[in-house]
Amino acid sequence: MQTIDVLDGISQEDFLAQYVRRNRPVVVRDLKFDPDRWTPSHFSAHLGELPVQVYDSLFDLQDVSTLGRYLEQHFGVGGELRHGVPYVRWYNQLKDVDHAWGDEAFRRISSNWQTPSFLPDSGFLVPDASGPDPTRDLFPYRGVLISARGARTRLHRDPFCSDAVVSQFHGVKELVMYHPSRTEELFANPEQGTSFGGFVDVRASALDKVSVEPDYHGLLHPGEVLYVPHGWLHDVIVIEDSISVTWNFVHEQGAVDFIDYLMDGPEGDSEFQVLKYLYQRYGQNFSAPHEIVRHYDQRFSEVLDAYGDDA
Ligand SMILES: O=C(O)CCC(=O)C(=O)O
Ligand SMILES: [Fe+2]
Repeated sequence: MQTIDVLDGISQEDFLAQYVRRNRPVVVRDLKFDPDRWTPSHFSAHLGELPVQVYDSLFDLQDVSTLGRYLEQHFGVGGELRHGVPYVRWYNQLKDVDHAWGDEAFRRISSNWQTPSFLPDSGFLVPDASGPDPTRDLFPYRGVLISARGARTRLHRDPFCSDAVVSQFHGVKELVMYHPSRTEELFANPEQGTSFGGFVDVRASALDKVSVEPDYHGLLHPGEVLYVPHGWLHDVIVIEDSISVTWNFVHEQGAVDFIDYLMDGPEGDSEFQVLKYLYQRYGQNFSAPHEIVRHYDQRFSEVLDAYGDDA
């Protein structure tokens, strides 16, 4: 088991070449934010009355509460890590339904942080825009993650072969990661190959130990940004009451598997609906996956030509 690379900084070009194209995880200390505006008490005062979605240790919705009530009930509890601590995942709108979405929260905090400078500012396939900015714009699964000590995100991989970042603003998380080649080994039941469910719980016996040796282990502290390449399985547990922001994306330099996903006929994957909704919000009305592939055909073959075999 290795510790994830932690860098003090990296250029966009090097990040793309060394991590996105190679599908390798990394942590970069590159978050610009005002720590005083990312405390539980600041959130309680400025966002406390807003409704939030409260989840269990995966992505099953448990309850709708307010942020203030969640913080009051679950933050500030010390001692041993406890099982079953609920988790607030406050996503921007992902579907065409009314819900306790995080869009208003994102508007209120938008001037309290900046997009990490190592992340690419162009070349995205998802979202389908030039220079999308996660402080202001919709990304798939862009969410404010608010989670008390002991809360966790069980082993899963992210949807539709997208990459993710987790930016840490307050508190500490511990994480383990498994290379995509280990997916079969980690299926709890080989019949259930969905994005989220169906993987073994690597912390089933003790929250502070993992039962399957990971490829990488790491901690995420305030100011640090974790890059989760697509296909990697990850399990995250909160060590100190935590506030993070996450979002997913597909960049042209890491898009081969995304195109394969589209070519494989993902209509039956519920996550494909989230992808379609996001395209719609960016003005593209695709009715079938092959239309998305066609939309990128020209651009993608140019990218493949430019990077040769290792693209
Ligand atoms: O920080 C966490 O709890 C993990 C977040 C994550 O992996 C996700 O939202 O997909
Ligand atoms: Fe994830």
